[in-house]
Amino acid sequence: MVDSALLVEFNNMALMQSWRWYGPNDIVSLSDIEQSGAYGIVHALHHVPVGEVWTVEEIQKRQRIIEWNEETQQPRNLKWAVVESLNVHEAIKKGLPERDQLIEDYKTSLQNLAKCGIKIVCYNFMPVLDWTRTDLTFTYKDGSKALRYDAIALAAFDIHILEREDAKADYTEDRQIEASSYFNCITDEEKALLTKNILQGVPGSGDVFTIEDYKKQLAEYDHISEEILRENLSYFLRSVVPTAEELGMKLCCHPDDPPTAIFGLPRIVSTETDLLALTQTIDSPANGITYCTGSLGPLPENDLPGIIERLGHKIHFVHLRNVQREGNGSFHEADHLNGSVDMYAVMKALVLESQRRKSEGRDDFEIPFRPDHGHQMLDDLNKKVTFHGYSAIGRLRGLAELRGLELGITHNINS
Ligand code: DNO
Repeated sequence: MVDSALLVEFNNMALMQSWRWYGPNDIVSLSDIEQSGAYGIVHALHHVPVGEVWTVEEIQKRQRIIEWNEETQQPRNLKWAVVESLNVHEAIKKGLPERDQLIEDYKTSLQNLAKCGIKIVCYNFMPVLDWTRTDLTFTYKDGSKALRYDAIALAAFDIHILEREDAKADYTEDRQIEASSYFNCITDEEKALLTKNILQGVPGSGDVFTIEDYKKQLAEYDHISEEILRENLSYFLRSVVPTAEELGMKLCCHPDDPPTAIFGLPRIVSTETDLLALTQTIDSPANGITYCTGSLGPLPENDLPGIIERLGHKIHFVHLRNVQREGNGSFHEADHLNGSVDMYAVMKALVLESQRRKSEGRDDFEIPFRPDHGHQMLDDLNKKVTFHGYSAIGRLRGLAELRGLELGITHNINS
C-alpha cells in the first residue's frame, strides 16, 4: 500500500527538479526529460548570438516546443522555468563604450522574457571562457567518463602551448617544473586534445577558439584588473537590476568555474566574499546568485552549507554536482553524492531555506535545482557526445539520488 503521508511529502518537495535542455539538437529529448521526472526546463536561445535581443516570437516558439507535445497533441509536463544563460556580452565585461546599448538590449530581452512568464535568469561574469576543463573523458574508477581539471596540465598549456607572455609569473617554481615535465611527456595528439578541451567556447555554441583568437581575447583583458571587472559588473547590475525588479524577475550570477584565476584573467565570483559583494552592489530580490556546488567546491575554504545559511535568501537557482579535490589544485567531477562536497549538508540547508521562505509566505520557495553534469555511463558511452557533462543516464542517476536525498531529509525534518 502507498504511504499517503509520504506521497503528500513528495508533492511538497522543496526544490523544483529541473534539467538543462540545449534545444532540438540535444540528443536528450524532451520526452526523455519527462521520463526523468524533472519538470522544470533550463534553457537558452543558443542560436541567438550573444548581445542580440531575444524577441517575444523566438521565446514563445521555444516555449511551445518545450511545453507542447506535437506528436501526442497534449501538453507536456514541462515548463521553461529558468534561462541559462542570458549571456553578458564581452564588451560589457570589458566596459567598452558600446556597453550602454548592449545593456539596453539586455533589458529588452528581460522584458520579453517577462512577457512570456519566464522570470529566473542565470548569467555569469567570467571573462572570455565559460567553465574550463583539461580532460572531458576522464575514466572514472567504475569505467564511466567524467570531466577533470588538471591544474598541472593547465599550467603546461599556458606556458608551453599558449606561450602566454609572463605566464610563468603566475605559477610557483615547483608548478613550473611539474608543467614542463608534463609537457615533455605528452604526445602531439595529446597536446592537440588538451588545447581543444581548454578552448571550448560558450556552452551550447559548439565553437572552439583557436590559439590565435584566444590570445587576442586575452590581450584585451591586459589592463583589466579585478577592481575594474568588479566595477564593470556593478555598472551592469546598477542598470539591469532595477528593470528586473520592476518586472518581478530574478537575476542570478553563476560562480566562476574553476574558482581561481586562470590565464591571468581576473575572476570576481569565486568565493563567499565575492558573492556577498555582488549581492550588496544593489540589495534587491532581483540581484541574486546561482548556487553551484561544482563551481564553488574546488576551493576547500568555500563553506558550502554555510553559504546557504548566510546567503540563502539570495539564491534563485541551484546546480548540484560533486567534485573530488585532488589536493594540488586539480579536481574531477565525482558522483553526485560522493566527493569533497557534503551533499547531505548542502541539501539539508536548501530544504531549510525553502521551508523558511514558505513559512514567510514567499512564493519563491520552490527553488529550481538541476543535476549539473553527470558521468557518461551505461548507454551514454555508446552515444556521440553533443554537450560534455550533459549525458542522459549520468544526469538521471544524479537527479534520482538528489531527489531521494531531498525526500529523506524533508521526511526527517517534518517527522
Ligand atoms: C556548466 C554550467 C555553466 C553555466 C554558465 C552560467 O556546465 O554550469 O556553463 O551554465 O556559466 O552562465
